[in-house]
Amino acid sequence: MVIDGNEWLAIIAGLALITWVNWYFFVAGRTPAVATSSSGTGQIQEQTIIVDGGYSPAAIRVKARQPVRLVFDRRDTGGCSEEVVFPDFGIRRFLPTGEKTVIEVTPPKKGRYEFTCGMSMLRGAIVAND
Ligand SMILES: [Cu+2]
Repeated sequence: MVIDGNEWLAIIAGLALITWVNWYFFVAGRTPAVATSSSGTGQIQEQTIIVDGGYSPAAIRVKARQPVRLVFDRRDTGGCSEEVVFPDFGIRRFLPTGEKTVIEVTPPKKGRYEFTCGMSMLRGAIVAND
């Protein structure tokens, strides 16, 4: 049996997808990042999120009722990640590749606030605690 170019392409694409799915579910999002915060009340908690075929870190622990500054550092050029949406805050923003886009939100209470790409395929969340 002879494997031609197209078949090799399909095999390689399949392996790449499997690798990515494993990484996404078993590595990403397992360790929530804690946003750094200056001491004292009312200080801004800041976290940089790398956007490269997903959000890294995908979960950000913050304190509720205090402003959170998320710096989206987009590295990939896929159409999927070009927009980020925060449904709970009514925010939808374009993320230019190679740029850092700052989004500030204040979680009103303890809870989980998801953010996704424009098509809800890539997912991340702010996890706010008291
Ligand atoms: Cu998408």
